[in-house]
Parts: sequence; structure tokens; C-alpha cells
Amino acid sequence: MGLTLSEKIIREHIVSGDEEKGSDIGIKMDQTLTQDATGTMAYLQFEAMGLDRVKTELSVSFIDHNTLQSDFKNADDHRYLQSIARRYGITLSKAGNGICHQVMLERFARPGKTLIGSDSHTPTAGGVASLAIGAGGLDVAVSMGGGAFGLKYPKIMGVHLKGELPDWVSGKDVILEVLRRLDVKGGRGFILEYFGPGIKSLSVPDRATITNMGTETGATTSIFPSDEITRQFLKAQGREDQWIELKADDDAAYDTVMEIDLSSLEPMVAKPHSPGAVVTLKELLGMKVDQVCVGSCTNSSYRDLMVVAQIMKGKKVHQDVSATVSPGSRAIVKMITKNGALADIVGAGFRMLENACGPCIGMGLAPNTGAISVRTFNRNFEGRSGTKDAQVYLVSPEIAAYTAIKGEFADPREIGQMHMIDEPEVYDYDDSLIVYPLPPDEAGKVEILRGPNIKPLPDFQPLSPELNGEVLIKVGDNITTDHIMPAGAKILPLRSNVPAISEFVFSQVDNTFPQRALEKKGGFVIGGDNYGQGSSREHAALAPKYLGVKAVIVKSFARIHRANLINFGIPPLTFNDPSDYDKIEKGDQLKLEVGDLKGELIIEVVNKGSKIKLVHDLSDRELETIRLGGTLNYTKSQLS
Ligand code: MIC
Ligand code: SF4
Repeated sequence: MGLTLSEKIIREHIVSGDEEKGSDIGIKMDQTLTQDATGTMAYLQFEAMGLDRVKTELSVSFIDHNTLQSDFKNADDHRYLQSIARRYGITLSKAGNGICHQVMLERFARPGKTLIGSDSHTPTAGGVASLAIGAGGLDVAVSMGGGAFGLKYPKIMGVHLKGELPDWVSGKDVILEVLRRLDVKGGRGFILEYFGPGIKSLSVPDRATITNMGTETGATTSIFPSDEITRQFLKAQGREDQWIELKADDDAAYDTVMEIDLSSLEPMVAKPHSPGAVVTLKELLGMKVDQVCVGSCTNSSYRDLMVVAQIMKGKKVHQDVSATVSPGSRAIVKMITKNGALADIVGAGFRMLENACGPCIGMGLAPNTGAISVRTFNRNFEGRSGTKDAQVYLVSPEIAAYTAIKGEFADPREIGQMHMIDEPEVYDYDDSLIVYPLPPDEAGKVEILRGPNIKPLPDFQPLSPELNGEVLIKVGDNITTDHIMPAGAKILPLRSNVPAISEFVFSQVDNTFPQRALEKKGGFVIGGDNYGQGSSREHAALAPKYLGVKAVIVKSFARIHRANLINFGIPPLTFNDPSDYDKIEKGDQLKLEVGDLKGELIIEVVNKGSKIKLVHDLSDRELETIRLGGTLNYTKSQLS
């Protein structure tokens, strides 16, 4: 039996465990990626490991999330990141160079390599056949130190593409169709691997849009083969020598296969407040909109902005609409400036924003009260835009642009024939905002620069054998890390200051949580299905840990958040019988003898006199990690 593409790359990188689906494996990571919002913490943790230099082939630190610099905090973080990069042999992409995933795709990602990134959209690099996985900062820190990344060997879902996309239908509609079928948890435990004759009609940016947003299905990662189109893309980046051909064997056995006929797709939209709430555009035609935002790591490529320019040329943004564009990289800004596309976009009335994450992570551009905001982004979680009651819809750049003109959801297919957008033969890249690593003897002398907002990491104690406390909060299904640890212009600058950021834990859901947790000396969190979906931000585990959260008990977890809880020594437990969720309420007093976490786990609801059976699927390494109080303690114990 032949191998899938993912299996081939895993075989090349596996360092522990059996090549069997579901078994615990460790894989070597060739490349790492961090961004500023998760990076400061990842590097504080890397520093705590006491190593002298990263051990990867390439580690890149991007500054793209928090570039507002509304006070000294961001600038201090950037300066810290730059000094860390110099000290430890890391490549730095400075603010202004672009969004981490787009720049990674353009400048660094390589077919057949493994990449781990402290950002859930790291799979964007799967657009050039890199096996790219999002994780918490601590896992990235361990990989930078040469440690293997531990995960359960994922199943492989083959996504068989045939046909060709119709005019005005693009990569975004493909991934929205996948999300329509899988919703926000159907991809859990899988790698989505694309194959079939349809892939040859998809450019690398279209592929990267698809692998980027595959994250929203809960998948471990998504990947496309490396073919002639990949070669052309790398060539246009001056990196043709890094191209290799890579694809699944003809007789590869996928664990399951999804069929998509590209020719039959139509424009799609994800409705508030979930990327999985997908409907066809038809259902929304005519609905008035207040804001249109083009950009984010999903749809900010050259191709995407050229489509917008094509639609906007000679047209005007509707007077009731506020429209923005944030390009993905500086190369793209330069190219659309030189070829006049930017003049068409700005001339039509779009507001030009920085080539950074910007409104996607709530850094400005919060919509008006009750607004309908149409965005080409990948997430529309409640409140993420900065306006709690805004209704955010996720669409392709094609729909966004045409809708901006009409002032209401409008179908770009009305425009008529579309002019093909060719990928540039040569991208206008220049790496002058990239700071390359220093040689080891010089690096050793670099001083790390820390501002007053960069606080040392808290120390965590080993797990106590008996956990007692109150249920501090009970939440429902699909709780995102944006609910647990919101971002946005006010909170993002606190990412290097755990005591300060912990004051905002669950602030969207119940803003009394932090104070109650501290007063009661911690307690329990109860949740439903797919708890912790979305962002990789480890602060959603670290800050609750700081507030004393003793265990999180839910129906099921999202992959990255589960791993982050383990990394900070919080046992991620699930109900043996999901209906027991109904038997625990906020305020209940719980007692749980965890012992060494290996025996039967029965939690006592003390005030009700009832008992509930809990389970976990922790590997031996994970059990040991939790017992020692988290991955830092575990790593130190391994090193000594
Ligand atoms: C996001 O899109 O939510 C982020 C901001 O990029 C996060 C990382 C973070 O919270 O810093 C992600 O997707 O992992
Ligand atoms: Fe940045 Fe948004 Fe992409 Fe996250 S999803 S990396 S915030 S552009």
C-alpha cells in the first residue's frame, strides 16, 4: 500500500513512537515560527530552558499582530524580540514586513519540511507542501531547543478535488465548502490532504487560503502536494532551488475521502459567530452592510488584492460602507503600488491599512454598534472584532469587493467575465526588514532588552494529589480561546505580563471570573464540546493557571488548547458520560482525588452528595508533565 504525502513527511521526521494512527509520536521540527503576540512568552520560556542557541534549521520571529504601539509596551516587546533573535540565532521579520503566514509562505516555507508555529494558522505553509502545525508557545520553545513535538498520529482525510473553479469563485469558497461539511470540529484528529486533478487549477495563494482556514475545522494541519505550480511560486521568490516534487503515491490509502467538484462551487459565506456557520451567498443577497475588510493571513495575497482592484477599478465604495484593505506582505504592497492596483483600490474609497493582522485580531477598526461587517478573514467569533454585538460574516475577496460597491451582500458573478490573474513571474521581494542571525561567538555577547511590561514567568508547583474547590464557571459548546483570553487593542499589549493579562480571563463571558478565582484560591472550569477551539494562544491556559484553575472538565477539547493546558500543568479531563455535564453547576463544590492520574477518576460534587466519572487520554509523557506542574518543569527535569 502506498503512502499519503503527510505520511511520507512524517516518516522522514518521526523520532519516537509507532507509525500508527492514534499512537503517541514525536516528530522533529525543521523550522519554527512565532509572532509577537505569542512570541514574547515563547521566548521567555525558551530563555528559561537555559540553552545557548536554537537547534532548528530555521527559526523565524515575526512582528505583525501588535503594531499599534499605543504606548511603550508594544515597542518594548518588539525590542525584546529583536534582542532575543540576535542572542539565540533566530531570524527576525520586523513590523512592516507583513503578516507572519504570508511572509513565511513567500520567503521561508519549504516543501517536505516540518514547521511548528505559535499561531494556529501556521498550516498556511501547507500551501507549498510544508507539514506545518500550530501549537502553543511552549511547544515551539521546546522545538527550538531541538526537542520533538509530541502529538497523536493524525488520521489522513484525503480531499479529492476535481473540475475547475468558475469565475469569481476562489480558494475561500473551497475552504468554506469544507467548513460547511465539517463544521468547527469535524477536522479534529485529521490532516486534510488535498489531491486530485482539481489542484492544478489552484495557485499557491489559493492553496494557502485553503490550508490556512483548514484550522477552523479543528484539523491538525492541511497540505497540498508540491508540483509545477509550487515550483513556479518558489521561482518567483528566488527560491527555485528549494523546490522538490512531492505527492501521495497513486495507491495511497486515506483514512477517509471527501470529494469536491470545484466546477460546482458557488460563492459562500460564514455567518456570525462561527466559521462553520456556512451558507451560500444567495441566502444573504440584499442584506445591508456597514463595513468591509479585506486582508488577514487568509486573503491578503497578491492574487487576492488584484481581484479586489479588478472589481474596484473605476467604481466607488458605497457611501454607507467603511472599507479597509490590509495587504499580506511588503512585497505585495510594492507590487500593487507599482502596477497601479493600489490606486484603483484606494481611488474607489478603500482605506489602506498597514500590512499586518490589524482588524482581524481586533487591533482597531471595531465596527459600529450592531454593525454588519463583511471580512475576508478566517474567524468571526463573537466580540473578536472589538464590538460585542457586531455581526461578522466571512467571505472571499471577490464577494467583499463587490459588496463594498453595492452596500449590501452582492454576487460578483453579476460582473460578467473575470480576467485571469497570473501569479507574478518574479515577486518584488526585498528582505531589508529581515534581520538575520548573528554568528554564535557574536550572538553570545548580545544583551537581552526587557521593558517594564515584560514580567518574569510565574513558577508552578507540582500537581497536588487532591483537588478541591468551587466550579468557577460553566460554559457551553465550542468555547473559543477568544472567549477564555480575549485579544484586541486593550489586552494584546499585556501578553508578556501574566498577572496583568489574567485580569481579563473570561471577561467576555463573566467579568467577575478573575476576582472570584483569586478570592476562592482557584477552582474548576466546566465546559461542553470542542472547548478551546480557535487561536493557539497559550495565555488561555497560562492565565487561568495563574488564577488557580485546578482542572478543566469538559465534553471534549480542541487539540491545541488541550496541549496548552497540559503544558501549564492543568489536567484536561472529560466526562465519561457527556450527559453528566448537566449534573454540575456553577458554584458547586468539587473534590477530586487525582493521585498520580492513572487510576479511576471520580469527582465528588460535595454539596449534592453525587459522584461523576471522569476520563482522560493523557500519554505517559503528558501525565508526567502535569504531575511536575507543566512542560517547563518537565523539560528541566529531563535536562538535569
Ligand atoms: C488569532 O488569529 O487568533 C491569532 C491572534 O493569530 C492567534 C494567536 C494569538 O492569539 O496570538 C492564533 O491564531 O493562534
Ligand atoms: Fe493575524 Fe488574523 Fe492571521 Fe491570526 S488569523 S495570524 S490575527 S491575520
